[in-house]
Order: sequence, then structure tokens, then C-alpha cells
Amino acid sequence: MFTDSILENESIWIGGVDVATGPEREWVWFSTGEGITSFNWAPNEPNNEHGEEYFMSILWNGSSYSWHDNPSGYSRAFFCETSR
Ligand SMILES: [Ca+2]
Repeated sequence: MFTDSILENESIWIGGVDVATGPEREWVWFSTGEGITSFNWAPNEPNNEHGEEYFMSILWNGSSYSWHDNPSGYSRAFFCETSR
């Protein structure tokens, strides 16, 4: 579990990636290849701005979480899942 103080106004990579080869988006979890079937996109997202946003991040705006598609190249915190 994470804290709001870590997340507030900071985008964090959550491991979703668009693997589609055509115009329809196909989001999967990078670690497993499992398809993502439930989304919490921000309004007007995913928008694939400039045709280069294939990676999923989450943003806490102080009152709610939303998902965004973003291009690669941003240095951000990220979530990892581990088995025990
Ligand atoms: Ca976007």
C-alpha cells in the first residue's frame, strides 16, 4: 500500500503498456502480459498524445486517482509486485 503523501501530484508508473499494433489500444501488464480489463482513466485519457504514449501511469491529485497514458523517457517512481 502507498501513502497519499508519496503520490500527491506525482505520476507513478504502474506497469501497464499498450501492445496494440493497430489503431485500437490493447493494454496489458508488462510483468505478466495479462490483459487489463478495468481502467480508471482520467478524463480525455488515454489520448496517445503525439502518437507516442504507450505506458500507463497513475496520478493522485489530492482527492482522487486517475490513470494516464504517457510516453517513455520520464524518470518516475514505480510500483513493483512481488510474491512472498
Ligand atoms: Ca496521455
